[in-house]
Order: sequence, then C-alpha cells, then structure tokens
Amino acid sequence: MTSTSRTLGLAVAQLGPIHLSDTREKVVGRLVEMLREAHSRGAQFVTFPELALTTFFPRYWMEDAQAHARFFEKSMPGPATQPLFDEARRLGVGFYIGYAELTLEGRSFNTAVIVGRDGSVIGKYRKIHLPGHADHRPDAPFQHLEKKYFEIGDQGFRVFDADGTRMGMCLCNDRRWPETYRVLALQSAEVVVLGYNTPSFNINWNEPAHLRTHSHLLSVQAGAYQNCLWVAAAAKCGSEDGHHMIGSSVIVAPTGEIVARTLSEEDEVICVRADLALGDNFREHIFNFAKHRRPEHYGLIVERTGAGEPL
Ligand code: ING
Repeated sequence: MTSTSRTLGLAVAQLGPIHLSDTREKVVGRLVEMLREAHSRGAQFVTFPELALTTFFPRYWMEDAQAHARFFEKSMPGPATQPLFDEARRLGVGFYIGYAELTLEGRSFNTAVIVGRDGSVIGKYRKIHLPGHADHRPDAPFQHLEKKYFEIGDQGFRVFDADGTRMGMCLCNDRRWPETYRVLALQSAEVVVLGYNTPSFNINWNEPAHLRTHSHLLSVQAGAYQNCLWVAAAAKCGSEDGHHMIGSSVIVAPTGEIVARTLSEEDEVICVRADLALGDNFREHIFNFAKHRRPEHYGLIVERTGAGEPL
C-alpha cells in the first residue's frame, strides 16, 4: 500500500542545567530562544523537557509547602510562562512542556501539557509512573523524591488532536514501561512526545553510568518501533548544582531508528521533517494490531501488579 505522505516539522528543545539560583524568567527566555531557533529550522511542534521551569528539585528533601511555594506552577500559562505562549502563538508553533503542577485544591502532580499553534492548551497529562522514594534518605548523595512531591497521575494516557497530528504524551519514567506506548498506540497515536530528567548515577546500586543512556535509548527506540510511533524525547541535562543528568535527547522514527540526537548537555535544538505516513506501513503490516494481537492471552498484564507464580 503506497502511503500518502503527511509531514510534521518536529523538534526537540533540550535544556542544559537549571540551577537553584536560576529564575523562571531567565529559563523562559532560554525556552523562547530555542522555540525561535526551532521555528527557523521548520519546526511546527517543539518538545520541551520534564520539569522544564526549575531545577530537578525532587533531588532535595524539603517540606511540601516549601516545595510548592518555590517550584510549582498554580496555572499554565502563568505570569512567568505567558511570554512563551505568546511567542509560540505569534510564530504558529505548537509545543509540549513539563512542569510541577499545584491545583487549586492543593493537589500536586508532575505534569505536561500539549499546546496548539494558536497558543491554546489542547491536553494535559499527569505522570503515572513515579520513580524513587517518599522517605528521607540523608545518607544518599541525593534524593529522588517524586513519590513524595507528586501524586500518581489521574488523567490516564490519552491521545490529542494537535493541529491534525494524533499526539500522545508521557513523562520520563513512563518511557521505560511498554504499557505507556501501547495504550497510546491503541488510541491510534502517531507521535508520542515526552520530557525527562534522568540522573546519571543510581542511588540504589552501583550501576555503570553508560547504562543510563543505554536504557534510555533502548526504551524510546523499542517503544517507537513496537507501536509504529514517532517519539520525540527532550532532556533537561548536564550538571545542576553539581548533580549530573544525561542528555541524548532524540527523535526516533517508527522504524526504531534515531533520526536526530543532541551532541551536547546544553540548550540544543534538533529538528526533523517527520513523514507521518512512515508509521502507516508498519501499522498496515507487521504491527497490524487488529489482525495480529491476541488480548485473550495478555490477561496477566492488567490482572497482576507485581510478578507472581506461573499460571
Ligand atoms: N527519572 C529517571 C528516569 O526514569 C530513573 C529515574 C532513572 C529510574 C534510571 C530508573 C532508572 O529516567 C525520572 N524523573 O523519572
């Protein structure tokens, strides 16, 4: 079947470090700069990182109220982020951005939104797979307190119409779980956008540093190939107040091939002209879900949370 070609100017805007001393206004200035560069290179959609407005604060122990006051957004857009929304609308570029959300009821989530080319918020996602711990571990070199600062997301994994592109989204650790991509692909997603903040060092065991990049790339490439998706993954990376996080932001095609990858651990834009019809060939043949999947044999995936005894 010859696919009709539909293309999307798809970009990732990787952020270098954000330090505790960096203001939101300064960070938003960096985001606007990268949005402009992406637009000048043909981007129609730009993917920013997870928690793109502040340092990765879950590495620090503090009272919830302190964290909420300093690192959370009460609205999106808000006063500090409005310039980004205004510039995106002026240029006619959609975007995804991750941030810490504090709701009017006082609930807290690790959140991302997809914004249309007209500057309107099209969809919201709240992180479901929260890694790390909730207790204080003073002997560890740093904390990973996403289970303390954020509630488990309550929006599910959903696909939105982003100016004609069927777009799903997720956040960071979600990209390591195959269920994430499959639930989005079963809703006919053709692109999945995600941001991540991935510490280079594992506080739980002496994991070789290179494996962090290996497992990141393996996860997004497998997710893309097995679900016929374009995947755009944006890092916030480099050394934030001495705490290093991996870069390797990538754009992956439905073939599973890396089409673009950042070279630095600084602010860096990568951009491709994504042929959305490329996924059609895979959906039509090897991963024709309707023709080949056998859910009657997959029951354990939703019946069990942890591993149990053989059937
Ligand atoms: N960060 C990391 C991530 O999933 C992590 C946490 C790293 C978990 C490596 C397991 C292995 O990329 C966030 N923010 O989820």
